[in-house]
Amino acid sequence: MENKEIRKQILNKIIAYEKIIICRHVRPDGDCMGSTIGLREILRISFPDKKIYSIGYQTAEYLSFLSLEDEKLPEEEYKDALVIVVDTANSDRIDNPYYKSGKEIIKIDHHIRVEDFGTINYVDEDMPATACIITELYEENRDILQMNQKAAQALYVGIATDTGRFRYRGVSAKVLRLSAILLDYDLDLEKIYANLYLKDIASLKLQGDVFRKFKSTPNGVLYVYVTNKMQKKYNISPEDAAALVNSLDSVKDSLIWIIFVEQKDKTIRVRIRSRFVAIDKLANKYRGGGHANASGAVVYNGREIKQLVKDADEVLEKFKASEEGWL
Ligand SMILES: [Mn+2]
Repeated sequence: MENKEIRKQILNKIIAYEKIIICRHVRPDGDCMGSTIGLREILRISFPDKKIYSIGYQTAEYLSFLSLEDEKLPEEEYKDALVIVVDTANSDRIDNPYYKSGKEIIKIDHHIRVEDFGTINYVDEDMPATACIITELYEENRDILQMNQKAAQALYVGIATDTGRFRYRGVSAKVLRLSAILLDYDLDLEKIYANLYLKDIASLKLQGDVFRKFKSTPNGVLYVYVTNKMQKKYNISPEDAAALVNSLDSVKDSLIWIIFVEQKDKTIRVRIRSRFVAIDKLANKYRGGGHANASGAVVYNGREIKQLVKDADEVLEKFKASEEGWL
């Protein structure tokens, strides 16, 4: 079915339900918070008589400036609700134990399609952020839907964070046009970016350790292992430590970079990033996935770390042998 048709179906479901509960993925990031809050605010002002909730169990302190989420609801409350899950490719990652109890479930996502857990499944892999999809839904239904500054700010944050501040390949003219609609709501960009990207001194110090300790494979895969001890030394959460993957993103010829972050339960969270070369299949091999140039995975020991790094090196070797024009 055409995407436009599915968007129409989604809007009709929204119109039909009195109660709508919006859910998202675990370890919430800017796009997942931005698209849930953005969609909630659009629906609240467009349909003041409906009950609209955004409910997640894990929080992200640095995104709290967008707006608070709603109180958790007991399972019975889901039974007559339309549940909309945004920015989440597979049901294992949905950050809400009751989402399945919804009368109907709609999935809205831009990750590579792995699981259709909804009654309606809308996946647009060409969009670099779920917030773009929500903005598009608003834009083509302006006769029914309304936007305000709070919604626009949240959606803008979703697009800005998932595109690395409008740098990644997925940024098209269409994406900029959708972002422009949001900028019409007098957003304070200086404040938005200050909320998103200012660091504290401790994380800069840990970044110093990352720069000292990272290694390179023969073909140029950069990788670093951040232990619990290192996180403790600077009092940095595993979440903030994982964000340091981006500090390895600007090295010539090193097209893949990986951070391994030891978690409190000793499992090792992996963040893999790349330019030009796709790494999502590599992540699939290690219980993960995501996008072609940004994926996550999980490993359990040093042997798996070595194996993953070796596999990444092979991916990069093959890519460099068969492609031209990379930097
Ligand atoms: Mn996203």
